[in-house]
Amino acid sequence: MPPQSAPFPPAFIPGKTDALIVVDVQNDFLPDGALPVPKGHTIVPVINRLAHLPFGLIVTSQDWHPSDHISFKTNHQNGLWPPHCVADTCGADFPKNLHLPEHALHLFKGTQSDQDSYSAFGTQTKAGLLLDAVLKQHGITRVFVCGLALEYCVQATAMDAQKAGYTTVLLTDATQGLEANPSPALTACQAKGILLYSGLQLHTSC
Ligand code: VGL
Ligand code: ZN
Repeated sequence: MPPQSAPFPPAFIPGKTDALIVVDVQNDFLPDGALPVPKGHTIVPVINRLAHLPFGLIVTSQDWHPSDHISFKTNHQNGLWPPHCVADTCGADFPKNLHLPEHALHLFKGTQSDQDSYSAFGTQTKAGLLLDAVLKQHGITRVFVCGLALEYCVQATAMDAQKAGYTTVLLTDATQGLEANPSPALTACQAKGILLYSGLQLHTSC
């Protein structure tokens, strides 16, 4: 096994047709942020290591909301969330200690006041290309999903990926949820045929 693939057993070793999807690892979802995910910061070093593996493609999704976004309870009776990830604010930025390669592609969602998407399959590049099209363009057949928050954007992304026909692996050591107990979300994912891989934490100390 080549050394850079050490965290994965043979069946999960990433290669050219595999994408890493890093969902919403943004300051506002870290413990000091506007919509804090407890322990959200703990996945950053795990993702930094993943980003060195030979994935065919690394993509990020970012919540990128206008300040009058429909999901904000300050603006709308039906809004569920405190204002978070307002476009071009520091809350919407990546954490400073997240290190992704230059070639990673960055996609954005919830950019219109009246639209929201938990799933990264609702993201677009700055040029307006949807995630599914980006994956197809790169010949991706399998996706590894990680990020924040497990029960919302990560679960929705994994389920959309599986539905769209990608073999889908949820990296359980590289996600954190709003809830203390991840089991309901993980069980719901497994019920849809999403694979869970949980061997990463063992490999983050070196
Ligand atoms: C998210 C709530 C609102 C997430 C985004 O990234 O999980 N959750 N917007
Ligand atoms: Zn949001």
